[in-house]
Amino acid sequence: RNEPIAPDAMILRGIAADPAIHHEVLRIAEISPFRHMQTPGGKQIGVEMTNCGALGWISDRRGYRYEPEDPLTGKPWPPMPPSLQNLAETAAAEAGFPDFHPDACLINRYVPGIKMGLHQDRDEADLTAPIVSVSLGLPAIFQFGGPERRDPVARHTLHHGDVVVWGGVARLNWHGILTLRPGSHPLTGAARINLTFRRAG
Ligand code: MD3
Ligand code: FE
Repeated sequence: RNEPIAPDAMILRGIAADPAIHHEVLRIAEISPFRHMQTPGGKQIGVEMTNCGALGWISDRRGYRYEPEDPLTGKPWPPMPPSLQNLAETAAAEAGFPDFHPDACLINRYVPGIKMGLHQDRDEADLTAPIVSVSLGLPAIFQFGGPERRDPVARHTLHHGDVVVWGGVARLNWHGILTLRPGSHPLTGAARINLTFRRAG
């Protein structure tokens, strides 16, 4: 069930399928709602986002960064639920990163027609820490390239409950999500939710 997809990148299939994980997301979104953020160039990001944990990733006209407060509420991001932190730390350890302690969790919500273009995640202070991603709801096709923009890209379908750990030499690899196909999931409805646990500070 552990599926290595590249050096230092591994899919753990189905380990986050418990509805309690999704319920925690709904509780977080009651405090800090999903919202569209603006890019520094003034465009709206298609994916809706929120965060939990000591730090949250934001984008606005001033740039991309991590902030301790939600700009929408003016209050701290909701704390990271222990069940989610345990899930992320257990998955990281399973993939060979036993010292991972996330301080940020970015939560993305996709509806059909929405994608996330190829990008690198490099706003985190410590790029030696891995990123753990949890997929809920509708399936999506994940694109995974190399450290250079021109490197070839592999595709993997991520299903409800799949967890992926990316660290080491895979940490700065280019990646993205293809346009979400229409559908309905018993837990999330017509949506896919992705949580990414990070060491940001
Ligand atoms: C590979 N999210 O939030 S998760 C993101 O499904 C992001 O919402 C996608 O890319 C999503 O930044 C993909 C998988 C993922 C996340 C971070 C990575 C793959 C990664 C960092 C480095 C390499
Ligand atoms: Fe990313």
